[in-house]
Amino acid sequence: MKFHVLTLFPEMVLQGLAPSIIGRAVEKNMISLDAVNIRDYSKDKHGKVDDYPYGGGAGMLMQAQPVYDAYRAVAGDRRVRTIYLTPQGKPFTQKMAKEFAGEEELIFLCGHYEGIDERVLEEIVTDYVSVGDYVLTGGELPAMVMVDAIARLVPGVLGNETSAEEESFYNDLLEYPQYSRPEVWKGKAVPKVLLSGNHSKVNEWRLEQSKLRTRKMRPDLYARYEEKQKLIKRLAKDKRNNIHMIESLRRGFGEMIYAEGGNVLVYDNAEKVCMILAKNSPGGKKLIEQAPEDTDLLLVSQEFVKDDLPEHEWSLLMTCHQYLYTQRETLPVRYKEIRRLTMEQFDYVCSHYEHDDSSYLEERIRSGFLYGAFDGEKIVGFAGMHGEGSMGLLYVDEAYRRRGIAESLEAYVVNRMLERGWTPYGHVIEGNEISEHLQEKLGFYKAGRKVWWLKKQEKQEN
Ligand code: 9D3
Repeated sequence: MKFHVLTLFPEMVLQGLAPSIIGRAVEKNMISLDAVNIRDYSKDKHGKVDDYPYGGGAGMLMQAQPVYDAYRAVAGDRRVRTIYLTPQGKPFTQKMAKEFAGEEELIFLCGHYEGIDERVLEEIVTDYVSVGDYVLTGGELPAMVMVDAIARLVPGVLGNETSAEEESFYNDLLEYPQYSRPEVWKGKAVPKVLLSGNHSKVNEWRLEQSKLRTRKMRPDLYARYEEKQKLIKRLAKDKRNNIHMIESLRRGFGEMIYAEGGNVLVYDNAEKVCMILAKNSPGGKKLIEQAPEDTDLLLVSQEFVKDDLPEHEWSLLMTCHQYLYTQRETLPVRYKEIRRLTMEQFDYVCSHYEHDDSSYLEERIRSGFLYGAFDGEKIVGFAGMHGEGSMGLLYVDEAYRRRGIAESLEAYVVNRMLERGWTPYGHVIEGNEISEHLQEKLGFYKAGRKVWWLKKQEKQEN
């Protein structure tokens, strides 16, 4: 991912980020960061970039021309998402960070003085963003804040372990208190439960602490958390059929967009998937209207929803049976050489798994959710988890089939999910009896109803 910052203080941005994890990611070429000095594009011999505002008033404004030329030097003739940092912008949130992290390239425009000539803003800016309701002296610190928050979401920047872990249960709650050695400090002892070695008791205590803190410090977040828990409880009354929505919400991937009277819409921002559960046909239609503009995929739980969709807008990708694993015990893994994949195996995965977008497979590897079976150094198969949470991405080399490698791979993935406290589930394409067999052999339950995957049709350009 590429970040460009248009600013009068390029060294502030570059030096500010250089010593951090973000600076290290730049050094390792995982992201790129450059700062463009707007003053370099002044046509004035003294490098002047400001002038008085028409109509009068205090202070100076940045002129349109140097800002525009600096922008063109970066963007050329392309249209690049351009964020103007301004106190009048939309308050920056984690959700916006996730959305921007999906872009290939971003330009940040930092204002100084009292602002920038409106005409150039109209010409180049796509997003107006503020970092909060307080007054700073310029947009550089806000740009650095945004680069930091967005770059750490780029797979690989933080390292595999941390990235996925963080999007777990506690997502909607504030962090619980933490303690390190010594056991007693200034007469204060570490809470006993943390020394007990009882993992489930520790988790219970942490969740309780998180809830208490959130209720006290952020009643707004707490209200949302409770609402979501209520929905999860409701969906759990039909767990087999609703497992995809339950897990998406529980794991913190999905957000609850709409939930009323048996009509539920859960949206996964990262994969741009809308999961839809409707009571009846009008309910389904109403839900589709609520779907975010940029939705790429629909996962619907009733045939009438599928049948109501206009064919020129949505095409059926596949009909699947949903399978879930409700036991808590891990599964035996007979094939021993299974480990997490790295980008070294990217080419192998691409050439053996049919997907129209190889960047999806790269993202799956970098996020740490693809695992491979090896014969020595040679990869002979793989399996993993899709972005929205279902298990899949299974492949085993022709020459290595019929030895239980697929079963071992799936069992391995199940175990990794159980470690995280998740309920493993997957989608088997209707008619794939071999796969259905495997799911049943592993102890998965089949849901009573099918699910339908639909893909948004490319708009016809005229
Ligand atoms: C007379 C009006 N000015 C003072 C209230 C407006 C003004 C212009 C530019 C105030 C501050 C700034 C500089 N700040 C930013 O460029 C900025 C900012 C901020 O000050 N707070 C929160 N987020 C942001 S993003 C950019």
